[in-house]
Amino acid sequence: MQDNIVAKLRDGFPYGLFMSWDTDHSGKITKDEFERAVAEMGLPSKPSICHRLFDFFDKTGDGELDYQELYRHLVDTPAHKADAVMKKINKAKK
Ligand SMILES: [Ca+2]
Repeated sequence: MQDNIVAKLRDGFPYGLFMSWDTDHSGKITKDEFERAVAEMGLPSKPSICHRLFDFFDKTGDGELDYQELYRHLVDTPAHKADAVMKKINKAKK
């Protein structure tokens, strides 16, 4: 069973963390940066899960996440909703 990445990312999400994820300092997180961030936090995840999670967060569909976008999903997501999100992400697996 996969750890709940959504809940764990949410638990430690100050702005400084976002900045550290944004390795090219573009002010936005790309899929690659996101994937690296998840790995750096020591969270077990397949690239496919990361991609789906990223696409889920990326409501505007521009391939990048800004701080507001991420914050809304991570910090404003109650624990029970984080579970629902992970369930959905895992279920989408093919
Ligand atoms: Ca960036």
